[in-house]
Amino acid sequence: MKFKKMFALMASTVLCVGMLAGCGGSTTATSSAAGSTASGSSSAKKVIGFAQVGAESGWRTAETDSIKTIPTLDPNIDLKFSDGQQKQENQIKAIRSFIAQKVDIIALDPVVETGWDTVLKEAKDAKIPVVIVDRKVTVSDESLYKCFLGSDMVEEGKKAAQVIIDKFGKDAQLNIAELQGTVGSTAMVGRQQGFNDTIKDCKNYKIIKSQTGDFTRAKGKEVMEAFLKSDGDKINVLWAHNDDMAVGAVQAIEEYGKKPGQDIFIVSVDGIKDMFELMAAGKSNAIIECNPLLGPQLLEVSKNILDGKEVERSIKSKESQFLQKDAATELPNRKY
Ligand code: GZL
Repeated sequence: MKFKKMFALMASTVLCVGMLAGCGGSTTATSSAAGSTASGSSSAKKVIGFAQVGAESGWRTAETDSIKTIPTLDPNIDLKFSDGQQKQENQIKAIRSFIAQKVDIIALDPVVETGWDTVLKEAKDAKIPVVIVDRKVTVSDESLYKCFLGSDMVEEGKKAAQVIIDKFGKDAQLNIAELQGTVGSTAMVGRQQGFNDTIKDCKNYKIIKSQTGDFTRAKGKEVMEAFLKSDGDKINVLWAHNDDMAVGAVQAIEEYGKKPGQDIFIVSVDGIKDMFELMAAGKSNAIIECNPLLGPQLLEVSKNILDGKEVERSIKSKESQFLQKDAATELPNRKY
């Protein structure tokens, strides 16, 4: 009988490891724990399974670094981390792996807004609470997650448009090039909606080019090169849904022979150090901050959920905005 039990335990352990390995993306256990049981965590500790979008931008890396501090902030909490490499199927596999490991909480930063109902229902059936982080989901049953923690992307788009209106006035004649974020993400959808709603009364503002750069520097540069090739002499403003695409676009503008921040007014979102350095050098004009340092807030809301406390349905992160005149002063304060 004893042999049978040992064999069963070994088999279930091998099965868990196999599922973890097969979940696409890359999964690591980040914890201060020495040993851990077959369920993926030591008996005394609680475990958060975090399914991350990917590693596509400076903002994303800063968010990952912040969330990975959780086991240090609270030694009673282990973290299992999965990098989805910007693919929804990898994130879904990671969530299933977390369910199989019987984690105590699942945190999901969803690469896109829809397609989560089935796997979140599996988490609900397994009685594992879910926290949505950073980007939002649209699901048919709101009970599939406990709360949302992150920024108001629509507000960020509004702020970006308002900076342009404050600079040029509502009646100016402006040709705008837009570098969109990942298509279908609420970061892209929200920012675009907020921006477009804010400029709708500016009759002479025209978005003459708009294409996704998928939130990366390389794609942002590539798409900006194409914009410049077709309409370089018409573009007055670049509106980039994140700093990394704007960093790539600045390179493209300089290689095209124009002065970023002077010939083309640039506004972007996030607040990474590299963008502040470009703005301090006069190569960009405004940054709308989107705070990636969500680790402490995720820890707090997870502990409240595990303690059976009521949590707010939506917890907004704190953020600001900066103009070129603010860059040099703010740069030393940037943590990412
Ligand atoms: C926004 C976040 C976005 C950032 C990008 O909250 O989801 O994704 O703005 C990142 O840098 O890729």
